[in-house]
Amino acid sequence: MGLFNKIKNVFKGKEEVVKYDEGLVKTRKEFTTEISNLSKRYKNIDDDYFEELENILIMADIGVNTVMKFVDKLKKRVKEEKITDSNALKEIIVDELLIMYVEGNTFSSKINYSEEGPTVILFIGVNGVGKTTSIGKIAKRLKDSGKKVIMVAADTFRAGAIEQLEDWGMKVDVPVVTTNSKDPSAAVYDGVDTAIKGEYDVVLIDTAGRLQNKVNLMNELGKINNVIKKLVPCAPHDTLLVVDATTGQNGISQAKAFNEVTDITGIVLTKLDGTAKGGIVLAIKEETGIPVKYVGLGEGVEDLEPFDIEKYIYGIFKDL
Ligand SMILES: Nc1nc2c(ncn2[C@@H]2O[C@H](COP(=O)(O)OP(=O)(O)OP(=O)(O)O)[C@@H](O)[C@H]2O)c(=O)[nH]1
Ligand SMILES: [Mg+2]
Repeated sequence: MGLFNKIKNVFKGKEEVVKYDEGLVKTRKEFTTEISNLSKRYKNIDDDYFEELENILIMADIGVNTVMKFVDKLKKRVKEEKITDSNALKEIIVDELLIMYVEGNTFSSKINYSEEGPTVILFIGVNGVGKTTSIGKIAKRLKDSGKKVIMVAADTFRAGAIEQLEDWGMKVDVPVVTTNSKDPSAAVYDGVDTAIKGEYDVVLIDTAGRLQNKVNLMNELGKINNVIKKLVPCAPHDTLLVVDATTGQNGISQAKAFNEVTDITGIVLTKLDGTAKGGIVLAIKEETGIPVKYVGLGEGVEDLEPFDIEKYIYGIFKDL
């Protein structure tokens, strides 16, 4: 039995995959339909089949380079194992996508919790990608898991940003540190200081999503990082870049650009529910090497999950 069939057996009807199931419905519909149609149209596997498969995978935002590599590997396997039936190949495609993600994958999609003192997590990313919303959802998850959580409103730039985080604070019953200063570093200092004194486990820092040039961004993040390190030397324990899945390859470019100015330790991939191009997770891994740590699967408080490749593959392909 192939890997995908094993995954199907494990997750079928289980509560733990409900969010993935619901959040990936758009991608699933598109992907499953396309691949099933392909198998119907081509009884035998030939060059035209592979060309169409390439297009389907590229349309799902897996990324051109990744798709080329993937299809080459698949062709080799088809030749070696003398596979001729396109129906049998459907499952092998899913198996190989999973293998591609897991292969050589030494990174962890877990949060780097600190042994001592508060774990500091900094959230960055361009305008409107879902930073503040993700922080609210993550705060709820961590609180429900028994952690003492605090949020810091360091978006001193956009009007209403502080109030937005305060609303989340009320919604999920987690305190929010704010500042009157226009300097985000002042909020960060107050927030981390409050977390140490109040013996909090996790500090989630919200930042502004303004688009700026590389030098300004580097200076601002440098300043924020220095302030954090003054109080907690090995922090931030995680710097999570929030990426909007609906922006496709643009999101990959953002990840590359941000990674040049600061050390990104993980990605929060939001709005997967809003796209039929959920293949972007594979492109992120192949093209940036940065682990996806959380995925946003809807607008509700509960619609965010720690990333799990098996649940994700299940959510996309379960109807295949
Ligand atoms: N459908 C869906 N919507 C989401 C998700 N995550 C965030 N959003 C929506 O995206 C919009 C922007 O979210 P914010 O959290 O304000 O984004 P931000 O990055 O903090 O924005 P700025 O602070 O202006 O840079 C809101 O309407 C959210 O409800 C998700 O996973 N799915
Ligand atoms: Mg925000």
